[in-house]
Amino acid sequence: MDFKNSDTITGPRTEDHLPGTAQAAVKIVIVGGFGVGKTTMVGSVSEIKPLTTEETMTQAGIGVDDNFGSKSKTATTVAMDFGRISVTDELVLYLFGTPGQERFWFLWNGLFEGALGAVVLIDTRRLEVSFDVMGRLEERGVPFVVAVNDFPDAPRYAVEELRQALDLAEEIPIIRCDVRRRASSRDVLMTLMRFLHSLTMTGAST
Ligand SMILES: Nc1nc2c(ncn2[C@@H]2O[C@H](COP(=O)(O)OP(=O)(O)O)[C@@H](O)[C@H]2O)c(=O)[nH]1
Ligand SMILES: [Mg+2]
Repeated sequence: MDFKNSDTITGPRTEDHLPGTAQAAVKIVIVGGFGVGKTTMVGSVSEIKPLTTEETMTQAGIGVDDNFGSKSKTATTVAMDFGRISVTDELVLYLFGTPGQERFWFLWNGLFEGALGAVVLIDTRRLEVSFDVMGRLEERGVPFVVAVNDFPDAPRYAVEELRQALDLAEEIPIIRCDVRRRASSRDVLMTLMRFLHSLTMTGAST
């Protein structure tokens, strides 16, 4: 994986065993277009060594996959990423990063099953990819937050501009992040958990 020099991505992963105090485990999916940072996010935040199915892009994929803005990307996730994070002593999140390529979307049904919520990662250079992803979540009634992975050369928009561009309801949280940093990825997940909690308090369905 990239970012070998990053101190945040190589932090200690001591908690290989589920803490004995854990009482609830919930499934969270991380979705978004190809190259937006899903694998990086699961990798930076997971307490266990993330399981990932990276496969070097084959000749067949070249020119087929939308590779804009990800020219240096040489591996892509064909199945999914899997990681785990304990947010409190009692609550454990299981993270599933979805494959970002349409060719693999047939895998999505299973991935969404039983998911409590989702993080939609976006790259402001390619907002249009997010529409389809968010549409699918809405169809399935999976609540989500939007996390903008700030790539250095991506245009910066105010949160309200993004909300308009993405046609997102007022209550859906939109936050900026740098998925290479564990703390930042964790913040995104905490935002999702607070949002999910607020939904149960108000009794809203999505
Ligand atoms: N500059 C920068 N690069 C990133 C960031 N997040 C991911 N990358 C790089 O972008 C590429 C795509 O990330 P990856 O996690 O594989 O995307 P995925 O297809 O959504 O799983 C990889 O080469 C990452 O190292 C970021 O926040 N900033
Ligand atoms: Mg990936």
